[in-house]
Amino acid sequence: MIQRVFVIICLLPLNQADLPLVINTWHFKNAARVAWSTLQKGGSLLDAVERGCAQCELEQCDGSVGFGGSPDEHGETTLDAMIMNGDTMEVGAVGDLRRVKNAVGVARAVMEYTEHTLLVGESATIFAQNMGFMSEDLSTNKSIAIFSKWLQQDCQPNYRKNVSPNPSQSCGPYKPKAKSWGPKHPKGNFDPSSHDTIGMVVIGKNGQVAAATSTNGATHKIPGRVGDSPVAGAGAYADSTAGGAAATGDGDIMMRFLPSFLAVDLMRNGTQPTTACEIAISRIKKYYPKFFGAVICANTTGGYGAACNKLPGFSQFHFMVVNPPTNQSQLHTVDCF
Ligand code: SD4
Repeated sequence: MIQRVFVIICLLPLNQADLPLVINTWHFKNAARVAWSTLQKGGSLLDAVERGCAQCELEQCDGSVGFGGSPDEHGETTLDAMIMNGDTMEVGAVGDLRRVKNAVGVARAVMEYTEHTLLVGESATIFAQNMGFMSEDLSTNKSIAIFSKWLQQDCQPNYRKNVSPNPSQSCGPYKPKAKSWGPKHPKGNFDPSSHDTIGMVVIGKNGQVAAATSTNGATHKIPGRVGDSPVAGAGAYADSTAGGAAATGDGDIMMRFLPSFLAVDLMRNGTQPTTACEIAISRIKKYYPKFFGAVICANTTGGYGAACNKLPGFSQFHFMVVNPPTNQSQLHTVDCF
């Protein structure tokens, strides 16, 4: 008998935690705390991920979530967000959302009041207004200052390539360049020190999964750009038969690999969360060794982990976890590889 108990204990995966579990990208402690207290008060998993991400929208976490951050080439802040129910596989998402602060709330409205998955741009704003969300300017003194500085420095850096005038020297308007195209690999405009999307996964007491994201994307992005955060399988994924994952980093590259879907699918097959995250990062690294990004992963039994791609200035990634018995949000750190 003792032997049997011992064998069972040995078979439990490392980093196994009690449920429920809240995990989110970066050091966004209040987001984790709000999600956790939502669960404690009897809120659903969707309520928890939505309110957790909304907390970051309110706080403008690191300037990379919510209003007043990442002004685009026209100086406007636009938002991307999604929410996913891992029980039903329903998703609601918004991309390039303008003049509405609570992007993850609008994403949830897309899920609950439409048969669609993703609404974008001005039409998403109109939808949000019709659903009762307030429309307001998302600019702040800070975003206006970032934009003015960028104009003063000849629109550097930017996301243009193979156009004239030379985008690494001048502002637009740009036209396609006839030939002799530039470097195949991206210039790496993503600055690891200033880009922090919130991605959150919550695992319920019985192993059910929900996930959500919210971000203002990439500073100086081309108007109309939508990143990975509102794309299911890219920015986040939730499947109550397997687990949940969320990504942060250079979404233009990461969304080509659906890292959140890949990680969840690996966990479905029994891969431990940390390894699943590492494989999702490695898949991207193979093609873009210098991409900036990280993934968090959690399985339905409460195991969790994260992985990130090592770069100069980005050797560790921080993420928050709340679970029993401490019930406190704890900062975790993983070494990038
Ligand atoms: C994006 N993935 O829009 C987001 C930005 C981000 O850490 O996560 N930065 O590409």
